[in-house]
Amino acid sequence: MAVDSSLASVLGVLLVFTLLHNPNTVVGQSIPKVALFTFGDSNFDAGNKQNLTTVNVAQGFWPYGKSRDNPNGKFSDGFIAPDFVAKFMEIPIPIPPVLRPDVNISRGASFAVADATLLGAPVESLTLNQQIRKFNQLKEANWNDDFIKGSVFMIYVGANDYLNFTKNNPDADASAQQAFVTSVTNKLRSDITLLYNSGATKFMIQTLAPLGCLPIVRQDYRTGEENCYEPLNNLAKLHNEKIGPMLNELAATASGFQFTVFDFYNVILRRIQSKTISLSYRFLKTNVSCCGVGTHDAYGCGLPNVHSKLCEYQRSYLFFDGRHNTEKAQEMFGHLLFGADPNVIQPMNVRELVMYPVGEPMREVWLPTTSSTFQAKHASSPFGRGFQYY
Ligand SMILES: *[C@@H]1O[C@H](CO)[C@@H](O)[C@H](O)[C@H]1NC(C)=O
Ligand SMILES: *[C@@H]1O[C@H](CO)[C@@H](O)[C@H](O)[C@H]1NC(C)=O
Ligand SMILES: *[C@@H]1O[C@H](CO)[C@@H](O)[C@H](O)[C@H]1NC(C)=O
Ligand SMILES: CC(=O)N[C@H]1CO[C@H](CO)[C@@H](O)[C@@H]1O
Repeated sequence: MAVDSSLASVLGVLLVFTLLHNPNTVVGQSIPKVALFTFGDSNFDAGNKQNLTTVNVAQGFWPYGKSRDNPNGKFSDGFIAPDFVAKFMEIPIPIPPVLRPDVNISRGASFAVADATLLGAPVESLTLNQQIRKFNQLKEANWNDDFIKGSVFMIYVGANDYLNFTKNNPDADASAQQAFVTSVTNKLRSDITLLYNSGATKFMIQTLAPLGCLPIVRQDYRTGEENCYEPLNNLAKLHNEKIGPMLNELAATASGFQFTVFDFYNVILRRIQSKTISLSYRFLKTNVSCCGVGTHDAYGCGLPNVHSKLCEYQRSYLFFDGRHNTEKAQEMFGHLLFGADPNVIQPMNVRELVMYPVGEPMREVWLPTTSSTFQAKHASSPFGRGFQYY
């Protein structure tokens, strides 16, 4: 009896020990009170562009924010993906645009600005590098080092570099494309390193969407009914291929560097391509915008001099305007970022990234996936249907 009970308590201690030391376990653990910082372009802009320009921006006007009765400078009919991630992180106040006066940035901020690029000098915007410098200016007065180390840094940038490149170099050959991708991704690498040297250790990097399938791109390049503009998809693919290996290398060399990669490219592409499955994603329209004018209703949403169309039911559209997603889609992205499996975000999801002990080396690396490995994995997936189609 005495032996039994001491054995039981030893097992109990072992169990507790195991739970505490498995960072992927949430049993009995609460989400640390940390911050969420976002960097990049319009997809993560919480209203900074509005503050950076003297002209009235479309996203400050109806029908932007329509589903929330509040056009607030976000490029959506309501919330954007980081808003949902912040909510899942139990952050009690909305993530504010850092450039707006008098905002409370104690639990994070959006440094992202529409039109942001990695290279060049974007007009009335900030490059990623300038956004990080802004973070550094504010750091000392607002957040201590441990708090920054535990916080999540989400980055989505590069689309504007490739859209600009393609516009200016419509006939670029493969080697010119590859050279440009190399300079863009090298800049991304040096900017991430700058952010790491500023104290950040937990990074979520989102791959670029299939840029050639954005409604505004299909419309501008007149791709016809079903097609995407492949040169831009190829640039996005070349860019995306470099992200994972680059971050693996940083994690192997920079102490305490932790990351994950959200496969946004395939998240969007699956919703666009799967004609029948698209019903299970609940989007009926994936090739045209909800708001705008033109062959794909993709131009001019919110502009005062444009009589743009507005769809009746935003939630059945993947895209709200020519290049930004509806709130319904953003909510899905938020769920995928926070809780999806490695087919969508790897080596871990944002919940696991938040819970992962600060300073500890990562146990898993990012692995290349192809559409064939994706399908093969799923053919033998032990999970139910809900897990099979992200
Ligand atoms: C900012 O928000 C935090 C978190 O909700 C709160 O504790 C703090 O009092 C706020 N600061 C100001 C100045 O309102
Ligand atoms: C766009 O491309 C042009 C021509 O290559 C370049 O001069 C300019 O800096 C680019 N703009 C941005 C914001 O990258
Ligand atoms: C969008 O896709 C649908 C269904 O495949 C097709 O019927 C329609 O013509 C497409 N619209 C445009 C503008 O490409
Ligand atoms: C147009 C606008 O709102 N500008 C503001 C942007 O933010 C700076 C600094 O926070 C303010 O000084 C501007 O008035």
